Amino acid sequence: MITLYHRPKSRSSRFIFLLEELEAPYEIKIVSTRNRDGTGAVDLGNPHPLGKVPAISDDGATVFESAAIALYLTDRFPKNGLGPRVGDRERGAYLTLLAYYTGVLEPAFLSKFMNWQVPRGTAGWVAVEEAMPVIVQRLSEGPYLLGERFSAADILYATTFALFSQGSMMPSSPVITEYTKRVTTRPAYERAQTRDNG
Ligand SMILES: N[C@@H](CCC(=O)N[C@@H](CS)C(=O)NCC(=O)O)C(=O)O
Repeated sequence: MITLYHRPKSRSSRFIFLLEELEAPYEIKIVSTRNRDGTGAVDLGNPHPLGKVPAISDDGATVFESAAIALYLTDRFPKNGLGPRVGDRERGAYLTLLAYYTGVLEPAFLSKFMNWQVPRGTAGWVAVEEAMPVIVQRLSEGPYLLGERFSAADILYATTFALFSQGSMMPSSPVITEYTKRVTTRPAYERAQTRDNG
């Protein structure tokens, strides 16, 4: 049984979506976290060492950081094929997409949000305007990031795009709009939304 340490409407929400897609046995433990405005407190029942969400535990093993959780869960529950396994020719692309999400795309969005100039050649990431075309290019070749195959990487990317699509954070692109709709109209997303809303 997987325990998801969760705060509603946060980065942990997408793991309800993933767990639903995987048809994995899981329970949700709602925890408090610190908030941007200085309110809120770290929950002592949350095993994340920084007091953040998401974190999961599985039979005593704790996993945190979104990309690691996605990889852990798709390896652990392979039945529905949401993560190419070791030896699969798509495994490299899958790992690259998970790492690109946390190492490049999220910092790129944060830099834009904070109005930071990304120091090219120093930072390990690039500006959103440079990071996004890599993804748009992939999605021009197929309905999902791995072409015909839907994977946990799509859950990370599309839920993020859904969040930012209303504002000026992302260069507008019909490819991204269609993709986001494709992923967020899946039945597992609807079920996850219901659970997230309590
Ligand atoms: N790199 C982490 C980020 C986790 C994160 O920052 N989560 C936010 C919620 S969306 C949080 O817990 N914030 C509370 C805090 O920073 O103490 C991941 O992707 O899992």
